[in-house]
Amino acid sequence: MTHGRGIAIAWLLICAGLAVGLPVVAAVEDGDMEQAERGPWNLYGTPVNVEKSPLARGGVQSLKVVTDNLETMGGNYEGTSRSLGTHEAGDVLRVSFWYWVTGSKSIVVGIGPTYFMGRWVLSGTDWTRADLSLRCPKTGPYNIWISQGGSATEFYIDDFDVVVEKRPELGTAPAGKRTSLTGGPLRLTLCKETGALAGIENLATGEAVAPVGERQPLVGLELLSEDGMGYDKLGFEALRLASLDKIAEDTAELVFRGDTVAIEVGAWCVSCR
Ligand SMILES: [Ca+2]
Repeated sequence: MTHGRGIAIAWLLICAGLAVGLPVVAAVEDGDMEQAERGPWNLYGTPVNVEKSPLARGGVQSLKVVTDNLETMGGNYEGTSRSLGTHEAGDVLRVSFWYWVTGSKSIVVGIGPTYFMGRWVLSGTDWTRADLSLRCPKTGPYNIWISQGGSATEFYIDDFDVVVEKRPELGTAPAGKRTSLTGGPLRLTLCKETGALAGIENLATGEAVAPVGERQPLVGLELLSEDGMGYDKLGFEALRLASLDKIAEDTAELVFRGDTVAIEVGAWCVSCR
C-alpha cells in the first residue's frame, strides 16, 4: 500500500449479496487449438464437421465448425461443446475466446451445467473477441456450447481461455456469534467476530440470497495510490473488525481497521422489493 494513513467512511445499503474473489488461472487444454485432433472439443448435436483449420488467429490452427441446420437439437442448436470443469456455487467463470463467423451470420453460446444458464448471441466479421462470464449458482460440472444461430453456418474459434474467480472462503460464523438486522421482509446477518456478511434472507419468500452462517466479504476498498496513477485494493481479508454496534433493528455501525486505514461502515438493511 502506498497511500497514507487515513480513514474511509462508507454507508452500505444492503439489498443483495456481495462477493469478491481472486482469479484462478489454469491452463485450458487445447485452448490454443494447436492439438492435432479435436481433443476436448466435442460434437454438439449433428454438425457437418468440427475440425482443426489453418485459418488461425494465433499459432497455426483454429477450430473450424461447419453446420447444416439439419437434425438440430431443440432450438436449432448444433456446433461444438466442451467441459469447463467442476466449480463451486459462487465461483465466477470468465470465458474468453476469438471467433470468426463467415457470411454475416451469428453464433449462439451457452454456458451451464447440462443446459444454458447463460446464453449469448455473437456476430462479427473477421476475428472478434468474446468475453463472457457466469456466476455458478450451484456446485458441479459446467460446459460451454458454441452453436450455429438457426441456419447453416461456418465459424472458427481460437485462443479460448477460462479464468475462474473463486468464491471467497471465509469459513462459517457459529450461530452464537451472529447478529441480524431486519428491514421489511429482509434479514441481514453479520458475523460478530469478523464483521463478515453471514446471510441475507427474504423472510417473506423463504429465499436465502446469501446462505446463513457462511461468511462472505462485507466490504472492500479501492484507494487512490499515492502517485495518483492507479488504485490499491484493500480486500476484506485484510480488514480487522474493531467494533460492531447494532444501533437499531435495521442499522448497525461497524469499524474495520487495515494496516494503514480505518473504515467505518454503516450497514442499513432495507428491502428493495
Ligand atoms: Ca491457434
